[in-house]
Amino acid sequence: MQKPCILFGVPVQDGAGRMGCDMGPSAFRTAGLITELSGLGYNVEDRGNIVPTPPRELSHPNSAIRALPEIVAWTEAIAEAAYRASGEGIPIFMGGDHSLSAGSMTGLARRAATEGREFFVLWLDSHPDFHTLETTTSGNLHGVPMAYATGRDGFSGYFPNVDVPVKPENVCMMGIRSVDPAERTALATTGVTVHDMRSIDENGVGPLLDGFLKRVAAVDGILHVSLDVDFLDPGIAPGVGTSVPGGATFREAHLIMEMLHDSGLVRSLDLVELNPFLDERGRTALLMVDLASSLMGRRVLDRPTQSYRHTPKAP
Ligand code: HAR
Ligand code: MN
Ligand code: MN
Ligand code: MN
Repeated sequence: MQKPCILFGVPVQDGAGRMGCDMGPSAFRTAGLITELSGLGYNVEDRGNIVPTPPRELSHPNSAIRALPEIVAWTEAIAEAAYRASGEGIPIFMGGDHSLSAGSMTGLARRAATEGREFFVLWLDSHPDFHTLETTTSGNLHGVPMAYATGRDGFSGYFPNVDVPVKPENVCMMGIRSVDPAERTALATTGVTVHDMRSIDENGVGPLLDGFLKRVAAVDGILHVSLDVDFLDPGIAPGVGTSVPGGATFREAHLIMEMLHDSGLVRSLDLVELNPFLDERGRTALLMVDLASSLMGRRVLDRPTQSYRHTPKAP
């Protein structure tokens, strides 16, 4: 029996610099995500929207930081939902800004540890979101989830403790083209794989992703995919508050999704940063749904594909 798809709306917008991501979950539902996944043969359970725990008073010496109590409250609730749902099926988080991944990644990492499996993250974004609470200058907490989930310093006492940090060497970022100085310094020393747009232009998304998927498969790992709308070129995906020119094309993004499906390795998915207020007649929402269905198995033709499934070594 195929695992059910468990959908959560995560209408968090306080992590972003502009309002509107709270409408993301409605736009994903309106754009037909549930129908698409059902059409692929999945049993789809829409569990409605996650509700954050009541926020506590919290303040941080970095006075630029915005909405710390709210984002902490969201992170607690999302991490718990991610941990639980991943024991039953494939959770899909319909954001909401990218701060939601602080919760999804830590919840999923805990699930992987419970199962004794190695946990990997594919991060599709123009930004690494690798600021700590000390280094963020915008104060927008959608810029910190990867630093938090990988266990970098300075989050404890504010965010929930990370019982199981994501190993930086198990993170692969693709599409990166907007990096702040403090993020650049940190990325240089932490072992995260970063395929920036130049690397994509020089090598192509196929070979780059292939290398990563082989690493995941080699240790029978489980893979979480975090797809930020601004990974895509603004020409095809205008519905986002932080668009950066020179992003992934329609074809590159689809190839990634189809390879991910063929790999059989994906266990959970974030769809983040969709801002319906900035979208043009729903086209970004529809494209994100299109990509999610490719990741979940829609294909043009049946074809023999490279299998990444783990084959244990003979003794
Ligand atoms: N690095 C910038 C900052 O910290 C921009 C972060 C934008 N992040 C997202 N998600 N939109 O990737 O403010
Ligand atoms: Mn992001
Ligand atoms: Mn981004
Ligand atoms: Mn398509």
